[in-house]
Amino acid sequence: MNVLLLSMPDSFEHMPALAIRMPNGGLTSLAGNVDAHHRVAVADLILVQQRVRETVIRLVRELDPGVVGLSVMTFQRRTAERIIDLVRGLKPGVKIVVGGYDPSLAAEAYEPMHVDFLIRGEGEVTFRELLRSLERGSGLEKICGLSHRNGQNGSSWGHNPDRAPHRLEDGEIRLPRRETRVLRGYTLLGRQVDVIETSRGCTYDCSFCSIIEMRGRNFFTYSFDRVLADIRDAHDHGARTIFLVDDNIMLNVRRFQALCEAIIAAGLNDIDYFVQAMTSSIANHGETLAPLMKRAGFRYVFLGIENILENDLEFLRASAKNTARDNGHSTGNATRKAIDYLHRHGMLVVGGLIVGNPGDTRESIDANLEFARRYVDWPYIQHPTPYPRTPMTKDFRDQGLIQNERLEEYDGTTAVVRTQHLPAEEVEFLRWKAERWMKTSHVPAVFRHDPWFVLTHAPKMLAHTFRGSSIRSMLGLESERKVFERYKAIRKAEREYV
Ligand code: B12
Ligand code: SF4
Repeated sequence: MNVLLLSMPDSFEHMPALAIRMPNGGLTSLAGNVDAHHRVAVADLILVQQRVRETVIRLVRELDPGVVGLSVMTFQRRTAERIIDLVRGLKPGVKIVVGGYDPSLAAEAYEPMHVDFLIRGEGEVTFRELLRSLERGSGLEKICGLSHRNGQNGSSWGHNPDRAPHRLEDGEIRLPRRETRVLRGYTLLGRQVDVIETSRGCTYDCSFCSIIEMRGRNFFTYSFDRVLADIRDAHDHGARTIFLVDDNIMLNVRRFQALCEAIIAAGLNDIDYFVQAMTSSIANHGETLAPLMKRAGFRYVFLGIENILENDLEFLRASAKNTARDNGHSTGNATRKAIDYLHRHGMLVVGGLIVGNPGDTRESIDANLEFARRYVDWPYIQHPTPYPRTPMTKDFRDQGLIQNERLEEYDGTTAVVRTQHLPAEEVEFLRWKAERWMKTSHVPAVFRHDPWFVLTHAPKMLAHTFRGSSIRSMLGLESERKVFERYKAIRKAEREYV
């Protein structure tokens, strides 16, 4: 069977496609786990953001797929529906399958769409079984994790029982198949980028995170042999930067240290690695961990700081993962200590902060912005966003603070909830105004590493970061509010991908 797998083109403010175009790891993992006789094509539509419609039409005509699968996050739902309608119009009999975070957590939203199947949670085995069942023409009811149409004319939906999370150690999930990608141009600041996984899951329960509803509180790991084979494969396909997409790789620090050692021993430390980390793990183990990470090739560390104020951390349920400890006793917030270790060992900090929580005032937001300005290399400041079924969503709804229900704007940098003291738009204005300037101060660090990229892309990047500005605003003849209004209008137009 011919299978076309698509990831959505929508990107958000901190990942401008101009400089960052990452592959979707889930889709190549699905491709690696279907039976060998299927012909699979993976197309990450982020690579053709300006030509989505033409590309989908071309791929459907060239590949003549029997099955089309879409991977969707919540802010991409509207685009996904448009692509579903496009594909259905091109090939009415094709089977359309959706999967990923949004279909898994808001299955009911997909039932009225022109979709045949929905896969909840991890997809590799469920999708393999679905293709087998389609070939046989029977057996859908037995496939765990699958939702499908039933009833007269397929007018209602049946939701089979959930599939338990894969244990990963047992080799059940085979390596991804990167050769199935049919589009080119993956990049992270000028270097070809790829993604790999070493584990799945997390045992924390931060209120803004979708992971717990997606798979429960658990943590499973791949063997180092598999991880190293995956890195080699990504490298052989041209990657010089690798993003480790694990939900929380730092849950087991000892294992992570051993992984760094394995990367060094395998000679794979000439790659730039990018990883997401908890501040507490780095702060508590930094003395040995930070130099080891540096030797293994880690360059950027995304720190889930979330907020520097204790009240906000409590709301976000993120206090524990941000607490430094000495002999088991809390010694306060871990953030400064973690940043210090990383900087001392020449790594760069992407600072993940969330501002606009229910109790936030202008002062508490400013305190976080000031912190980011002083201590992080690249700000990744977001607003709390009520994604389906997260604990935070319930909190915001109960407090009547959700101000915007347009899901395509649920991209993390559009404020869609108000605080008890400030309207959503004001929260976003404060962050947007401060963050544009913070980003420019990172240019010298990028230049030292990739001068050619900066020379060729700096003007476009600056124009992107400061879109909405005009000569008049630069001369101070126009207010920043006016620029913000124009930026919002540009951003709205950008969201029309199809
Ligand atoms: C790595 C990661 C990123 C990376 C890399 C993204 C990439 N291109 O791979 C970066 C940092 C770029 C990123 C950015 C964003 N991310 Co992100 N990200 C993650 C993370 C940590 C892991 C995702 C991953 O790759 N997992 C490994 C793969 C193998 O698993 P998977 O993608 O889930 O796919 C499996 C199943 O879902 C399913 N499946 C998926 N697609 C399909 C399709 C079909 C047809 C089928 C059958 C099955 C299927 O099968 C796959 C294999 O088992 C998750 C989860 C977390 N703990 O935070 C968040 C997460 C996915 N991100 C999220 C969000 C919101 C974003 C951003 C909008 C903002 C932000 N918070 O940073 C941006 C938008 C990016 C953009 N396009 O501009 C949310 C999504 C919430 C939601 N309800 O939509 C998550 C869940 C985090 C959260 N807040 O809870 N992200
Ligand atoms: S530690 Fe990270 S992955 Fe785990 S629940 Fe919190 S945000 Fe999600």
